[in-house]
Amino acid sequence: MVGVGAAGIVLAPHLQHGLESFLGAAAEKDPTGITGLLPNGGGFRFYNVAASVPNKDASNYQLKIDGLVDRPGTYTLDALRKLPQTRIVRDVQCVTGWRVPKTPFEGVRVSDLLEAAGVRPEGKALRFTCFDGTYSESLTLSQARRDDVLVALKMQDKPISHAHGGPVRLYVAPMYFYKSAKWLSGISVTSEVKPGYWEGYGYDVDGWVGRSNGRDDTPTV
Ligand SMILES: Nc1nc2c(c(=O)[nH]1)N[C@H]1C(S)=C(S)[C@@H](COP(=O)(O)O)O[C@H]1N2
Ligand SMILES: [Mo]
Repeated sequence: MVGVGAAGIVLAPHLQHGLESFLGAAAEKDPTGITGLLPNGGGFRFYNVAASVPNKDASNYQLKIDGLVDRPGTYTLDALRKLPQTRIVRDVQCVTGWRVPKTPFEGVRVSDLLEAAGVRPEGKALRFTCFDGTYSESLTLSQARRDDVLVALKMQDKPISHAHGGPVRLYVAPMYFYKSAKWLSGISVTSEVKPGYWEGYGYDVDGWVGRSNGRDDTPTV
């Protein structure tokens, strides 16, 4: 473990992302510190680039929608639950190689939220921010308007756990899982794509499974 820790300090974050996957449970980051060692991860690895992440629930969760929109607004968890829900079952694919077959996600279509907010003509992209204070993601407006891009409230037919980015995470079904930002707190409509956290370390902004990052994984769609 000393060797792993020392390597972790000197490696760039994108190499750590791969290293965690390669080394398995011992190097996984997990807020509880034990989940990665238990046989209940269902094939998932828990990723978190922030030092710590606050717990949020229906009493204090908020999703802010702003930027180049006519009607900026804030959704509570209850408000999101009252909107039409879409359930999608696809494989999850991480760019470091692991894949979890047929994982249900359920939530509100990003396109519905955009419609409610009224995107202005100069709006061309979305920037997603997270209440871990560190992670971010991006999509073009046309990517975000796909019907398999969700503000997800459920994963595996249960409320999304804290470790998996609950109570609300982004779910971008056709792209590598780094696009699915956990602990989602903000959607801002912007005039151009601003690359997200991992994209700053070399991952492709257009993260289509099997058609990006030099990988040939079977598409999840
Ligand atoms: N806020 C936040 N979202 C994130 C990440 C992260 O570190 N922080 N990691 C990404 C990566 S690389 C992957 S593979 C998935 C992992 O999701 P999981 O921890 O639920 O398995 O979340 C993505 N979203
Ligand atoms: Mo990942």
